[in-house]
Amino acid sequence: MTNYDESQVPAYRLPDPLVCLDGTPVGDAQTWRAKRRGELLELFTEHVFGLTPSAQPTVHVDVFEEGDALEGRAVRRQIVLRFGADGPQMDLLVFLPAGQRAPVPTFLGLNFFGNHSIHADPAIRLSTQWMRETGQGVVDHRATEAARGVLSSRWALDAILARGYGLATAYCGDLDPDYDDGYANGIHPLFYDAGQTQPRDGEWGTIGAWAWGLSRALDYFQLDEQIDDRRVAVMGHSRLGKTALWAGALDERFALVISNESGCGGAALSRRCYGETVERINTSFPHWFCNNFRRYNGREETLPVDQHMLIALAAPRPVYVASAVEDRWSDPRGEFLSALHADPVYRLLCDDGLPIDTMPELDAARMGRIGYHVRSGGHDVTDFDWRCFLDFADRHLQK
Ligand code: GTR
Repeated sequence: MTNYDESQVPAYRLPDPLVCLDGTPVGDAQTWRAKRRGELLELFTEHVFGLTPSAQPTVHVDVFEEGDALEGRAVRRQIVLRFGADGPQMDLLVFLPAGQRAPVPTFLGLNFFGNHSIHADPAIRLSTQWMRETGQGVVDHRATEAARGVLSSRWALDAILARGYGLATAYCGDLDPDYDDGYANGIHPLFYDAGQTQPRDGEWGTIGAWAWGLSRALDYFQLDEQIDDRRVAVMGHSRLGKTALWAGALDERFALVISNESGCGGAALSRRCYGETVERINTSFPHWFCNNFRRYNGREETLPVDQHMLIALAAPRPVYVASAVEDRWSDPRGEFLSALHADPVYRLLCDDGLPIDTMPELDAARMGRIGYHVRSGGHDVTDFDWRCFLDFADRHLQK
């Protein structure tokens, strides 16, 4: 039974991000950097998301399409990244503001239903990959022409470009299709040792694979002179928000991190057991996390971490947590509390964190080095969300 009753939230004690495993308090940035940050990264690796392989396959980069887009307001570029000799490939779609004189800061986020779903632009290559049938215009798990632009409301492309940012996106299913197949498809097999057929219990699942792909997109940005790879904001919604947080933790080249309604395993505190729980998510989506995470089914209080520490792994880089009040499944209050309990780490490292200590009123963004809002409405990404992300990026990336 799902708990939506605040009075039924169990009493809990959060692990302290500023106390090392051996009990040493973290009183300065040096101890955080040299000791504590690595401990937390290892704990999330071992117990939650699993180990991302350090070996890299060869990545073949092919810019297969370029052109003017959106009546001349943008430049569109499509790139395919091929992993390994005959491994999977990821289509990266990039829109940049037209007429730019210097490399632009860029938002990067994975999408749920293919690049063609984020805008009706007919030049966007239609995905041929497997996808969930919950997507509009998806027939027999494949996209049809009718799927073009079906999720464009989630990507405020005009606003992003008008404010001088680029937008880059790729389909998460290019990296690993979102169903439990024992990791036979997607990029996992590329990294198996001889004879290995599945990740080990502490090795990466699907979210780990998705996060890995975000870093490969960033590798490409380093080659693209029109994108400022030192000003990339990694953004994601829901399962892809969990992914954005994990990518931001693993790869400190991401300059800014945005979680939109990422909920359980993302920004929401697991110990609150409000809305989606660890057991529930591991049951519905056994492929997202590493197998070790299942040890905490119904035993959230024994987790060596909680999700405020995932937010803290972004520090001192700016991080934004966005909630929606009707999206109780992802526990807006638990997301706010994660941001709040990451604040001490930010204060230590850069003397700026979340400027509030109680949840703000609806539809009012609050921004320091940590930003937060809870908007009206349900599980989605809206123009309001993007306005806040853009304001936050202006504040931190345009200096
Ligand atoms: C739900 C899942 C959530 C969230 C969401 C989404 O089914 O329980 O954790 O990830 O999907 O990604 O939209």
